[in-house]
Amino acid sequence: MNQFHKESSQQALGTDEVLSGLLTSEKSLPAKLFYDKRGSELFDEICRLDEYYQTRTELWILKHYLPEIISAVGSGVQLVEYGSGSSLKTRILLQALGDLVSYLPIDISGEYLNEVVQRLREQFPFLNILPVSADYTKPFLLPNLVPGSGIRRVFFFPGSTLGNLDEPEAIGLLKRTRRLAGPDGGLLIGIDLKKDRTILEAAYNDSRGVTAAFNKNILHRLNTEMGANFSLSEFRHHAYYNEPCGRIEMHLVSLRPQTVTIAGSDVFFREGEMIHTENSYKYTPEEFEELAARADFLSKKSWVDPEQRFAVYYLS
Ligand code: AVJ
Repeated sequence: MNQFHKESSQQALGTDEVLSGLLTSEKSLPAKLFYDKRGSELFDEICRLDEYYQTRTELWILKHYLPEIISAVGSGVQLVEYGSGSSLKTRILLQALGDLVSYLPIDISGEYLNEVVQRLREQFPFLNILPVSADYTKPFLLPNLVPGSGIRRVFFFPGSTLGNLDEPEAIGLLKRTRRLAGPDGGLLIGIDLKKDRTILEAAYNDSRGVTAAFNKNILHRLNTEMGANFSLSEFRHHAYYNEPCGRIEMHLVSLRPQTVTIAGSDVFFREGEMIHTENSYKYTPEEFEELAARADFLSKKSWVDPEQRFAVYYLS
């Protein structure tokens, strides 16, 4: 436990944020609400699905180009990861980065983070692991780097999670990251590339319904943590590729007219009315490089799989 670790497992559930999203004509909920312990586990299950090509493709890129990636990241590094989850992809880096100074996994689910860190400490007994339970889309503190220590801070942001943010938010996060990384730091980031919509849509409409359960887990959380009375069977999962906007959208569709009470407020749903729960932007390499440039990041190197489904960038 350290000073940057917040105790409450419910810190992500701001009543104001939830109600302001639902008491408008275009209903929405923030995608970060997916990730309580159960949601994090469902996401791990998504990552193992045949249809969800992202995880295995990014893992392939990391393994296949590991020597180049390691040499781009460099030595004497403090590795900071946004949305570390199960730290599955990070293990590859932790094994290969021999002289790593420390690893700071940041995750919104404190409970899940603690479990994962316990296992990581067994696997990497000599690694200094400093978990940070925080919402990295909001300003947060990191321990100061000792000036003159020669330690470089490199951020790891895999999974194309940047795509969950709208452009201004994405640029804001990239800019904050650049500031925290300092002049000799960097950012290793995974980006899902634009591709045929049938491949994209299958990845968010898996045949086993895991993504649907992941989406509905938000309602379950509102019930247990905010005293809401959503009936999960009265909503259906809906995901599609909004091509003009270049993003997958996930929604929950109300199957009939209904009124739900959330933290003492009544929210009415028409039949077919939707709650927008997630955007997942897809980029062409040019689009992403332009976005990075607008946050004053320089694209040093990138690696792509043979089918050009996914890209890993090292920015500095
Ligand atoms: C967290 C960004 C990797 O948008 O693909 C998976 C989350 N949502 N299935 C994504 C997610 C539905 C995911 N990332």
